[in-house]
Amino acid sequence: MGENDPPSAEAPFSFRSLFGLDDLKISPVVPDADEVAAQILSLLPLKFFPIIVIGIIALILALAIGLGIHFDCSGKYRCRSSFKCIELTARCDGVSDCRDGEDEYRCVRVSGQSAVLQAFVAASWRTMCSDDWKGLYSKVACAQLGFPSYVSSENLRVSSIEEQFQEDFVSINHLLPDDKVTALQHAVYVREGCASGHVVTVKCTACGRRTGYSPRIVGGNTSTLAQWPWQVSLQFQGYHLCGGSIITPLWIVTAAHCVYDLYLPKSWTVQAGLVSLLDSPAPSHLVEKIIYHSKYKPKRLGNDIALMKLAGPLVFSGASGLPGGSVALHGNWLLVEAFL
Ligand SMILES: [Ca+2]
Repeated sequence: MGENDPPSAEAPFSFRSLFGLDDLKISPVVPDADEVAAQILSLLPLKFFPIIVIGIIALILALAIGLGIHFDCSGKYRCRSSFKCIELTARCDGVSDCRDGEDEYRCVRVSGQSAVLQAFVAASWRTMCSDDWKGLYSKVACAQLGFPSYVSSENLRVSSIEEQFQEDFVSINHLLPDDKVTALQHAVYVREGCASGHVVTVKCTACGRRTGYSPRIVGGNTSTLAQWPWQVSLQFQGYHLCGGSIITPLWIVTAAHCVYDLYLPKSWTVQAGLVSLLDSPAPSHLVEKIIYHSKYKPKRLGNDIALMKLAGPLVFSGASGLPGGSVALHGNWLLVEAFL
């Protein structure tokens, strides 16, 4: 989704529009069906009918199988910007195989409760051994994850991490000069186990360490006042409708379902720095632009994420403790890194 592209509502699917038939005019004169059938029968001897029927069925089967092979990406990586499937070994191999090189993004991640560092190498995610590891490499990892900062790195015993991260490993290639280590997936080699018996964990931001691990927040806990300073109130025509999180002084992230039916930037304001809606109103910030995910699905709430760009930057008072997210345009992709 381009930053400057206005979001568009989903148009109802129509085979007529798909094939450009919207403007096709159908003659109101309908020939008699029996007459047409009689003409066709007179042209074709009956003995060819079974052959024709079998031929049509074979053609349909061939098309179905062909389409199935084309669209089935099982065991492969699907380029999200197209229907193209590439081998998993082509992912993160240093060669752009998808449009915009999307297969070369997101090649490192942190996983599990302890934020174990992993790299996508040789067709699978592999846990980073601490063998020959240096703090410098942690900075590279955080930069690849989109964080401008690096806080700390720790070593954990392999036996102390989740089982699914104990199967495939990589180690840093200690023969590489430090200045050549700019992308971890290209600076490691595959290992069956860690010689040191330890793996690397990385912490890229000073806040947001989870005290409990859960893939989803259900219920949540009561926070102390001002504990989450990046939380803002999104107000439509003066009424609070949704919460949002500050990514940068100009960008707020929220849910697409909050703005999908209310795509009117001038009707929204953002209030930051208040802890109760009953407080005297904090200064309102005008909204310049709203962008929701181009593949947001209103019925199922798929891709339920949106961005608001403020008309002017927020001014933080004192140490805001913000995690330091970023919004950047990469080709046709809007890359958002944020802690929510
Ligand atoms: Ca590639």
